[in-house]
Amino acid sequence: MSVLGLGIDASTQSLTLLVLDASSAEIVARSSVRFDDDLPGWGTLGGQLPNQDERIGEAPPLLWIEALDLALRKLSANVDLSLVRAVAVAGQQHGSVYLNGSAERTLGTLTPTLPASQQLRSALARPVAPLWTDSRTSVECGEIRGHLGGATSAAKLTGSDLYERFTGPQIRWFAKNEPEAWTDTSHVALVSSFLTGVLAGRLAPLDWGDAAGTNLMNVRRGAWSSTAIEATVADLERRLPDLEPPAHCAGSLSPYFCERFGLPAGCRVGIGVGDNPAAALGAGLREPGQALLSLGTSDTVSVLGRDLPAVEHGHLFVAPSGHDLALLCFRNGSLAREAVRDRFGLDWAGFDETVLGTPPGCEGHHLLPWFEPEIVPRTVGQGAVHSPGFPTEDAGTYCRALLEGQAMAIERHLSPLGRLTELRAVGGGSQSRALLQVVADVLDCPVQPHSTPDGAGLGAALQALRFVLSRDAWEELADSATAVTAPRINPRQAEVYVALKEASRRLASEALASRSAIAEAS
Ligand code: XUL
Repeated sequence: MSVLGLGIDASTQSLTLLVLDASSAEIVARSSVRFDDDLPGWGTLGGQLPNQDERIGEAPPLLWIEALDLALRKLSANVDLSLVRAVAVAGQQHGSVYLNGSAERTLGTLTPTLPASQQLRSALARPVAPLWTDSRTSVECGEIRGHLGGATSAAKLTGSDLYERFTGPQIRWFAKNEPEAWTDTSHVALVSSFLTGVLAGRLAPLDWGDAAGTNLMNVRRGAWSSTAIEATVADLERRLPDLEPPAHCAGSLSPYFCERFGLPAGCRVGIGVGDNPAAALGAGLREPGQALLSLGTSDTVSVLGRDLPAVEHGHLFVAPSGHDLALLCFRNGSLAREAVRDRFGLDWAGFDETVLGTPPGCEGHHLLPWFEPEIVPRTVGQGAVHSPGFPTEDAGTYCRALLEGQAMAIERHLSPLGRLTELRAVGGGSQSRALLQVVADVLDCPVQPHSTPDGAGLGAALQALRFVLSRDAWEELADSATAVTAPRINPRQAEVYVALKEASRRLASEALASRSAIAEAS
């Protein structure tokens, strides 16, 4: 009889369910609910409530519960849900849900005859959840950072400098601006632990990986940091979830889901994880030195390792495997590639051809691809920075120097994390052979294209099945479910880049020094 695992990817715009068959290692069913289109009554745009203040990014948490009901209903038409032995959630990171004192009881007594979204309304202390897209908390970040002794010591303690979207600054904003609702709050869940709690019928613990996105956890100890908590809001600790390692089982499935959708009693509920750590698992990252390169609108790199240092401008999370997971997000990803492609009137095939027809290293010309203000490193100004004498009208040099500049920025910022053994590439940019070859050469590391459009969902399904399979059986399943067939791209020109990387490093420090001087003067 098949053993099925259900992975739930609760992302910003949609909620997707994947069913993974443990014996065939295949995804046997999928259903997805797009919030704007499938549940228009909530009035979301891109999964968020429209707001005139563009710093605000919020969504109603009950929308996700209604989406879960709908997605399970759709899924039950395609697969026998009674064979699902375990379920786990991958949640968009940082978002927070504020529950009142009645939540524990309500979660434990959901009646299957009414939608859970209706029954949970009275359990919310705040009708909206601020999301990772929210940036209203710059003042709070400054206040907490000040208490923690600056960016470097905050990052050493919590895994990241203070960021607007992180949960701690968001909680501080809420406690300051909506004190009555804050007083009514008895539990702050994250997206992953909120949905896990609904599935398990109790307030669920939070895994170390997602907790590392709060600026509240001592990332070395896997425990809430009293220093960070005091710097954020007094009397916060009693409202925070218990912390558990990612290998923790959160319980068994609430009778609500068994009776409503035919899921079996005793189905295990794995602890929820953040979507980035889940995507790393879904792409097959399980050994230190492996990294995931997600080439999308922005380029994100996640590196698995042991005792990784806090990275400047980046974040230290915890992977489902228990390893450290460093994450860096470069804003000028395909945004910059598209700008340059359009500037020379090329399509993607032409862009690749132009790059591959230009000698590696561009005869020493190079650029810093800061077309939009960058996140890594945080740049204050705008526009690309060219090395002296850069031939800006030459398409071949420009297109290749862009990819080399992007790859050199990745190499520069990853270098404190030690040597990479393998990069797995996903996202639109992983279709570009030229880009992957440049990355392999500059980082001197093999690059493996990996076609997992549902990486976080697959990671969640694997996270679920670790609670029903033996360790060996689970490892075998994880290998097969994340195996790749595309040819690996090996470095060919690594030596060309040794001197160029040094030159690019110098250009970046000069540009950053002069830009911060400009910012201070203005
Ligand atoms: C990571 C982050 C985003 C969200 C997206 O720090 O903010 O990647 O996790 O869902």
